[in-house]
Amino acid sequence: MPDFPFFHQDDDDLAVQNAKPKLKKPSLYRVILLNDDFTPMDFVTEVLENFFGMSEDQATAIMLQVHTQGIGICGTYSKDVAETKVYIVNSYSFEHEYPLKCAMEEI
Ligand code: TYC
Repeated sequence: MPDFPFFHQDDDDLAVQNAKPKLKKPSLYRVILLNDDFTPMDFVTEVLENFFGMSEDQATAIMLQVHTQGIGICGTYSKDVAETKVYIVNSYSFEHEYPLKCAMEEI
């Protein structure tokens, strides 16, 4: 390329900016259980054991926490897993004609 004034090749004027990372960590979700006046305590304990892998002692402690405080945490999961747990618990409760409600919230 001819070294002619019109063909300047130095990049002194070039503005360079660091690229922002495009990927962000996937969010985590808390799966929570809500109290009601009708679902039997042993049904709630069974749900916590069967769908959240809790021991009988753990499940009883969480069930009693929900019963006395109105809300309790079943676990923390990725979005897909949390959605599946909520769906399974609510469907199972509905099939058994109990009003037990499970929900999720982004952390
Ligand atoms: N409050 C219910 C009762 O007295 C028991 C219960 C506990 C219901 C936890 C829902 O998420 C719950 N039978």
